[in-house]
Amino acid sequence: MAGAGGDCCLLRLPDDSLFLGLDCSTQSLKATVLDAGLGIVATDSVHFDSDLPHYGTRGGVLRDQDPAERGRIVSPPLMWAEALDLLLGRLRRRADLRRVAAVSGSAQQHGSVYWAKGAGAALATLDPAAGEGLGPQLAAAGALAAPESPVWMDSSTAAQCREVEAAMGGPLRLARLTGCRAHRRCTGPQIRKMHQTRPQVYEATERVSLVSSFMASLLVGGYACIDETDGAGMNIMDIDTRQLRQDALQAMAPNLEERIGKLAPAHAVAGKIAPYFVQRFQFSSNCLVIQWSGDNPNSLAGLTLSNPGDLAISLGTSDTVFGVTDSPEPSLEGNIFPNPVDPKTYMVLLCYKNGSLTREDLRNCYAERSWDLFNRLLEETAPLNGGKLGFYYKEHEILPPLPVGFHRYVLKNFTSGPLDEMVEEEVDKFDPPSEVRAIIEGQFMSMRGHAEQCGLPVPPKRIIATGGASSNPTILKIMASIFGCPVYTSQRSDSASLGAALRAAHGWLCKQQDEFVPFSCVYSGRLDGTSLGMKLSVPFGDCEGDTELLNNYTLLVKKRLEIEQKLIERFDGRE
Ligand code: XUL
Repeated sequence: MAGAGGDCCLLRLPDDSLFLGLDCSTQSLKATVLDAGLGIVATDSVHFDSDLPHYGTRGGVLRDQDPAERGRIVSPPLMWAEALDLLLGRLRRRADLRRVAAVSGSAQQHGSVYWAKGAGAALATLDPAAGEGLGPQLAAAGALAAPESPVWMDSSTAAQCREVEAAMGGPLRLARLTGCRAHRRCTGPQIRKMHQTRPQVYEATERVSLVSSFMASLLVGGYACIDETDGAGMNIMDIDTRQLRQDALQAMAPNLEERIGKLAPAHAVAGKIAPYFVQRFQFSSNCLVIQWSGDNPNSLAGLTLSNPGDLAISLGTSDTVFGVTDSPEPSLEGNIFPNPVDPKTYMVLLCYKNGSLTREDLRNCYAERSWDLFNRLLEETAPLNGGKLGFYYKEHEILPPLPVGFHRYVLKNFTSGPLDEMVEEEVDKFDPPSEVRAIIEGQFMSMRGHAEQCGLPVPPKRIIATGGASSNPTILKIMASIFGCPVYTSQRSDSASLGAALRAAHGWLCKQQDEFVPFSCVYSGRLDGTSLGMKLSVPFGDCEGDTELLNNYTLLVKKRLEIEQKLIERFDGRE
């Protein structure tokens, strides 16, 4: 037996087994298949906009143009279902799916799917022999009460967030009880909005899934539980006991508990894979489906993040910053989630809505749509940008809560004077190279300032950078200078589906042992030379001037947070 502290070396994954990890993110569905030695056997992906154009999404989402519902951003769940068929169809040509011992998954957090009455039965009778796949079969069965799911980018729930926070004794109390205040993307306020604005949908709903448990439900052919980690992004779970809170459920909508069902630990078995997948894609009928969880928690698993002082920064559609802690201190800014691979610890997460799409927007405006030119402009401009600070919100931002808009300032006396002598002057624009530097420096300074405020260790011992922009060394160099530590990159760009594949192996081991086993049992002794290896991309402290530059950034970060506070007061709650 290998309980916590037991001997992992005795545990082995069967030699011929494979472990499949899927990641249903905002823009695509990806897969990573690992063998028992944690080598990558196959990867593949389906891109929603280009592979499934009939859903009409852009960046994987649909935006509501109705001014009465400003900020509404949704995705069609049937698109995710259809993507699963398409992806598995492609994957079976690259990997022998009969050998898959367990599958698990990752999904964008907070999105809610509304299953219609009778959908549970429809899931159990999906027909593998029918010419049509999952999407059309679910549509024909009327399995969804709402054809569109609000996703994490949705910011249309300002009123519901205020009501929920008031009912729960204020934002800080709600954060202490459930791990975060009522952020607009949190699922509880989203469900409340559905109940208030589309009562016929809420009434017709038999079950509410998160995107993660929706995908797991397809795989097991019945309603899968919401896992405790992703469940913490809903404002209805007690962050200490990991049970649903009656007061929070009541603050959201009537008869919600029966629609949510039970929660399960992330390492638990959701069920065996449904006959649909056995017959259609030749999975073994013994293949286990391990609970799906959120993409950030899965990335944490994929990066094998476990040491205090390790900070992960994921540069994707959303930019996120996260680390592990055993003493979480819920605040108004971040989110606390249970650690998906260690029931004793938690993860702290900061989430930004203006990530890669906003960087791309600035690149298109100021660098002729070219990353090469963007990098050249970054290199042409000096660190600290001559005291120019930019705040770029193409989307309604979460951190800080500010509406769409760009704000630019030039600081006087920014290197010489003390903080209170640095006076900011608002300007309309910068020259193109300064715009490009201002967005990159601004994003990292904001991350550093808010990470510090949330109690994440700054400077970190090291940063592990992931996501699309982590392949850009010029951007990573700026990250290292602002945070004051070396930056590593993961050998695999898709840490979320890799994390899901590792969690599949972990869940399988836990099931074999009939008790929780430490996650390190899956990978111990294998961090080098496998998919889990890290590469030092930017060292820190080797160059003369590194420390002086860091000190200057420290001042600039403080100034930036001050200006941010003024902006929050100026735009107080405006859409
Ligand atoms: C985290 C969050 C985003 C999504 C992106 O709280 O909302 O990072 O998970 O997929």
